[in-house]
This record gives sequence, C-alpha cells and structure tokens, in this order.
Amino acid sequence: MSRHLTVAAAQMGPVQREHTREQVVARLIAMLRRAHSMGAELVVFPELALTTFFPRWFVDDISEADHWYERSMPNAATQPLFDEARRLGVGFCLGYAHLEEGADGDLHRWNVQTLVERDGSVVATYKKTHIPGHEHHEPDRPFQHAERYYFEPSPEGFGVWRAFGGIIGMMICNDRRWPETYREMGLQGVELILCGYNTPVHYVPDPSQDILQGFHNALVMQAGAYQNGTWVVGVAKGGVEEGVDSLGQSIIVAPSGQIVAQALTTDDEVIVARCDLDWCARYKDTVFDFERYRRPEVYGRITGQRGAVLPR
Ligand code: CDV
Repeated sequence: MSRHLTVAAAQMGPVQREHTREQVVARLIAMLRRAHSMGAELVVFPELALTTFFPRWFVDDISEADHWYERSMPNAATQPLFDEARRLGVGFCLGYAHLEEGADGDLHRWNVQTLVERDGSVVATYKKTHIPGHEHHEPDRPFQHAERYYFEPSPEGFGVWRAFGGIIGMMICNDRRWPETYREMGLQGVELILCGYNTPVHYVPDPSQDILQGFHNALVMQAGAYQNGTWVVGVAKGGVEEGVDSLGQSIIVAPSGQIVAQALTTDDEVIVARCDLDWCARYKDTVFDFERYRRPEVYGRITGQRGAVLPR
C-alpha cells in the first residue's frame, strides 16, 4: 500500500503594515478552503504569515515591536483558522513571530512554524535555526534585514515528527540554504520538509545575486530534496510589501529533485501536489543509502568547526 498525501503550498502576496491579524486570517482561511477543494490534506503557509516582514524596520526599543509577536497559539485572532481547518479535516503549517516568557522570566523572541494535524492537535512548533541579516541598525541600507536583532537562533536543532502518515520536518527561510538543515532531518528519515520564506529580491550585501534569487531558491530545495530522498514544500510571502519586492516562486519538490508544482504569481495562490511518501525510499534505499555509503568518520569538520580554516 503506498502512502499518498496531498499537500498545498498556500503562497501569500504582501501583508502591509496596516493589515490586521483578522484581515490576514480571513485570507488564510480563503486559501485553506481553496486548498481543501483541490484535495489538500495539509496546507503550508509562509514564514511570518500573520504580519508584514517587520525586521525591515529597526526600533531602538525592541519592546515597541512586541505587537508583531504572538504570545500564544492559537489565540483570539487565529482561532477561526484552527476551527475551520478542523471542520474541514485539513492540517496546516503556519509561520509567525512568537514572544515567549521563559521560566527565568526573560522574554524570548522566536521565528517559528507550528504544524497542526487534521484533528486540530498541535504536532510541533519549530524555531528558526539560521538567522540571517544583521544585529544593529544599518541606516545606509535601503531597507533593514534585522532578523538577528528581532530573533534568537533556536538551540533545539531539527526535529522530525510522525504525522500525516509520514515523517515530517520543518525549516524556515534561510535554513533552506544550508545543506546541514536537510541532512539533520535526512538522518532521522524525513519524508516531507515544510518551509515558509520571505526573500527580498534585492540582496543588499551583494546585488549581483538579485537576478539569481529564483534560481538559488529552487537550487537549494531541489538539491536538499534529492540528496536526502525527501519531498520539500517551499512557500513564499512574495510581492511588493511596504515597498520591498519579495520572491514568489513557491515550489513543491519530489525526492527526485524535480519540481512538481510551482506558483506563477506573487500573490495569494494555492498550488497542490499529490505526494507519494513511499517514493522517498527509491532514493533513501539506493544512491543515498546513508548506512551503506556515508563516511561520518571523515566528516568531523562539519560539527567540529564553524568557519573555514584555510591551509597554510
Ligand atoms: N527571511 C529570510 O531568512 N530571508 C533570507 C534573506 C535575507 C537572504 C533568505 O535566506 O531568503
């Protein structure tokens, strides 16, 4: 018996600063219903889906940004999404900013994705591991990317969870560019990786990369899927948000590395693929049979050092 799961990538167009959570949740519910009518059992929404990408602005007093974060999930604004998903019997994955009061009383700011099963139960909340951008105000930039000011990097690493009849993992935006992300999950048998992203087309540190944003987006997710024998779903919040143009091109990638569905717009758009989770074994049991072919005894640098150490 093969295991099929119909998965939707629910790409979003921009969320502007003045848009309320209620307005955004109404858009998410509209896409949830559209995905359900297309047969989807799991709907994946983007990174920071509930708000505009607020790290593009710097505020000296970080508490002035607290309103961009959720303190609980679900909450009053998102409960209608949870209710409608459970009514339809559809699971979903939602990215948002989470403000958590730790046991020590300290506040922690995370960039997270929560995965919810078809019965409404929360499977897991993943915290973003690789936080890109900068820690301090850089006034010479046309827009900020101060994620390293607004979010702590997760100390938890990459878990996977048995859900939706398979083994599911999560990553958020910049995580998708790092091969370690996929391999950590590959070593736990992952079959489906869910990833939301906000990728400005203009990469300020090196504008020569601007024209390659779409290529790099597909390149990393196709490589990660193939090299680990897993499905990958990458979902954008794209379009011109507060004057900053962001990549669309949401994709669903098969364990072969082939793109099986791709968004055509930079607006709210649902794409769907019927994913055969057993297809993963074709790669995991052959060319990427880790137990047979990997050589961890010669990979010590991967975890033993952070930056490159050059030869003398
Ligand atoms: N939200 C992100 O993590 N964006 C980064 C940009 C800054 C490069 C990305 O990897 O797409």
